[in-house]
Amino acid sequence: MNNCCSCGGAKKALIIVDMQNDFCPGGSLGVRGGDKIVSAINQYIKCFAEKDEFIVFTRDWHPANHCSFKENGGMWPPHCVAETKGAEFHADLHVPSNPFIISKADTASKDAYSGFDSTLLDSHLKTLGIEEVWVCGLATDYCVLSTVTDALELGYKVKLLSDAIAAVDVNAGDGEKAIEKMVSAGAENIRMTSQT
Ligand code: VGL
Ligand code: ZN
Repeated sequence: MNNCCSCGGAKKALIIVDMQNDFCPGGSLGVRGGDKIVSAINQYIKCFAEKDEFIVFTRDWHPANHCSFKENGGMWPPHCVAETKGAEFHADLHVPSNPFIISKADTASKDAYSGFDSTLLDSHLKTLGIEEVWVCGLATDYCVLSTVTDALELGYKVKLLSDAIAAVDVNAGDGEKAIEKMVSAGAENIRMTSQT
C-alpha cells in the first residue's frame, strides 16, 4: 500500500475496532464481509508497526448476563462474552505480541459502542501526544460510528479507513448512512490498501 507515514504531521494512532470472532461470518452476530477486511487491516497494522506508531485494539467484552442481549431486553443475540472463543480476535488478524487492548461494555448494566466510552483510551492517547486517529474494524454502523464520533468530539483528527470496515446493516443502507454521518461530522474517508 501507499506510504502511511505522518511525515512531519500530527502524531497518530491506529484504532482497530472489535475484530472479534462473533462479529465475523459464523459468529453469533456475524457481519457480512467482516472477515474480508482482515487483510486490509493487516496492511495498516504493518504500516503503523514499521514506523513504531501506536496501535490500539478495542474489544466488546460483555459479561454473560449483559443488558444488550435479547434475553435481557436488549437488541442483540448474546455475543462477545468475555473469555469465550467468540470474544477472541479473528485468528488471521496480525495482533502484535504485546498489544494495547481496550475492553469495553464489560459491566452487565451498561452497553458501550465507542472505544472511548468509560475507558482509558482518551487519556492514554492524550498522554502519548496523539492528535490523529485512523479507525477501522467492525461494525461500521455501531462501534466504528460511535468511536469515530467520540474521537471527533474529543478533538482528534479522524481518518476513516473505508476499505477496512464492514456494516451490520440491520436495515439496508445503514453502513452507507453511517459513513455519511462520520464524514459530515468531520472524518476524512480514505482507502489506502491494495485489494487482495
Ligand atoms: C457492536 C453490536 C453490539 C459493534 C457491538 O462492535 O459494532 N455491535 N455490540
Ligand atoms: Zn456488544
